[in-house]
Amino acid sequence: MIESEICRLLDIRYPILQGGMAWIADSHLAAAVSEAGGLGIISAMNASVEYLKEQIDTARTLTSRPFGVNVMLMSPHAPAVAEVLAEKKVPVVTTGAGNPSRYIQMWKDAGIKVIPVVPSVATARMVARAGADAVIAEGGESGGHIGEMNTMALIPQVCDAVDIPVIAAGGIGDGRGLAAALMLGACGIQMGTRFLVASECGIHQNYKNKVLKASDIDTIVTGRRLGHPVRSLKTRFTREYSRMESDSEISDEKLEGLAVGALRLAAVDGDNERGCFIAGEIAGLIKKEQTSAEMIREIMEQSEILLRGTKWVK
Ligand code: TUI
Repeated sequence: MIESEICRLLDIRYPILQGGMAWIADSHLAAAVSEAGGLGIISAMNASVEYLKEQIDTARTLTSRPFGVNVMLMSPHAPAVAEVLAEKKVPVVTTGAGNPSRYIQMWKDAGIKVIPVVPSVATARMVARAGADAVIAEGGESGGHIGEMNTMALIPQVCDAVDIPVIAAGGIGDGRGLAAALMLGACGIQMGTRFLVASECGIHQNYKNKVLKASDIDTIVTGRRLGHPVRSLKTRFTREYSRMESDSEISDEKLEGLAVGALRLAAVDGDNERGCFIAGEIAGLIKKEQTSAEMIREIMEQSEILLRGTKWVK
């Protein structure tokens, strides 16, 4: 049994959070992960508050365990979404792609545990000062919008910089990753990519097949030119996008236009031509579809064996 402060803080059995992935992490996936003893997280993504309210209500019918909602702060709906989360008193809020400081007090007043995703020590310090209960420190191995740092160097530096619990994310997909994260000073992990192929994850089968077939070098980072680097699987579309980014003849407007709707095209339509299939560098490790409960059980068993005795010290 791994004893972790994050389990006590969030009232969960295992120190495993499921990333709040846009167009992917809905109430069904989140409820399955929470029922399995982790923390399931619904993505509020770019959607309206009506969608979010319906997702929260559905999650509450599917599980009595705690769950979270991720707010993508670049969404034009973020201010309205923030209010709804306080009204609905969801157990946990995570945030991404921006500074959540202005909302933290409102959420805490509603009894919500607030856990921002941070890409650097400076952002971790900032949200800790603003009252965050914990942080998710996410390295650039992860899928989606990423910062500059990688997990191995980021986690111990964030752990030393703040006195709230640190959860590691980016490049973690099995019990070895969980054990390593704990060794670096984290008290739990967040995983996105592995949960893409969970049975309860409702994305298009083309998306799951791409993850299952991926090798270690099959992701690419695009979007740096527009200031929003995003890691996703290499496809004809993302390679071509990358080439266009380094072509000065091509305007920023043209690049922005190509990216619009690409996440939805991948997750909902499985569109091999125009979709952006977000996944992290750990995709190459993921070879089988399982239920969320099977994944969590396997990860816990593997990490407990590793942490019980190492071969390095006699
Ligand atoms: O947010 C993510 N991953 C995402 S968001 C997303 S949707 C999107 N689509 C196109 C462009 C951008 C986003 C897809 N994947 N992960 C969490 C994360 N947060 N990564 C990096 C950050 C972050 C960055 C800056 C958090 C805070 C931050 O603060 C800046 C500041 O104000 O100090």
